[in-house]
Amino acid sequence: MAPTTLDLFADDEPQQQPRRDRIGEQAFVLRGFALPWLEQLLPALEGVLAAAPFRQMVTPGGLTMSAALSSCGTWGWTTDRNGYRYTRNDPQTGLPWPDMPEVFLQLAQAAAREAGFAAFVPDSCLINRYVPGAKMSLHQDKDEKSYAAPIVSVSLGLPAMFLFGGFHRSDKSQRVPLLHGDVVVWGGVDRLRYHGVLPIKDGRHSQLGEQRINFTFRTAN
Ligand code: MD3
Ligand code: FE
Repeated sequence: MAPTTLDLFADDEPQQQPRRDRIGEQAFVLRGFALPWLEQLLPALEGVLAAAPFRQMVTPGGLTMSAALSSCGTWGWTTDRNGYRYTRNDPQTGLPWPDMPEVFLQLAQAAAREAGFAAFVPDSCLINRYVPGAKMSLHQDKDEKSYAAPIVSVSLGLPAMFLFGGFHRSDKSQRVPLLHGDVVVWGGVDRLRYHGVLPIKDGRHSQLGEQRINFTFRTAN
């Protein structure tokens, strides 16, 4: 059989190339980018959560966040009545946040590179857990020492409708559906854009169950 004919058959295979959707000048959704990493990612996540279980936190205004949080890496993002900040220790255990697993770091760096951000060195990974009904209101990520580094966000489990706004809370938001395995990278001129997550719809994910888990990699300090 001629090679050209073979090529025609080869084209019948589904293309596994992850798609890159541009949602801002320097903001990209890498569709399915995390899928090949899952086999290593999920056991590493279990290890982190054994040392620093999910817990709900209170905002400075006294409201309990609907998403439950954990962290790993040198710095963990926390909130309580005294404000938002990064801490070296988990306030619940008094111990340092768990180390960032190597596979977390490798995935975050590979995604940043794919979106055009070289040399991303995250020192913090916030892990958010959403059950159906949980949401995150529009906000900016402003607690980091510098805004020079991008942010990498990995979505797992139930789908979410992500809100990608402008530089003022009242600016119109675009809605970006995020699925299991999608990775979003924001940086540069888009780093301080408002964003949020609409309430997660009821459902059950075959691997993750009735939840959405999001990793947010940042350079905090
Ligand atoms: C857009 N978490 O924890 S990161 C957060 O799905 C948070 O749990 C989202 O927002 C979640 O703060 C995903 C999304 C994100 C992070 C930084 C951004 C979006 C951004 C910076 C600029 C623009
Ligand atoms: Fe955020």
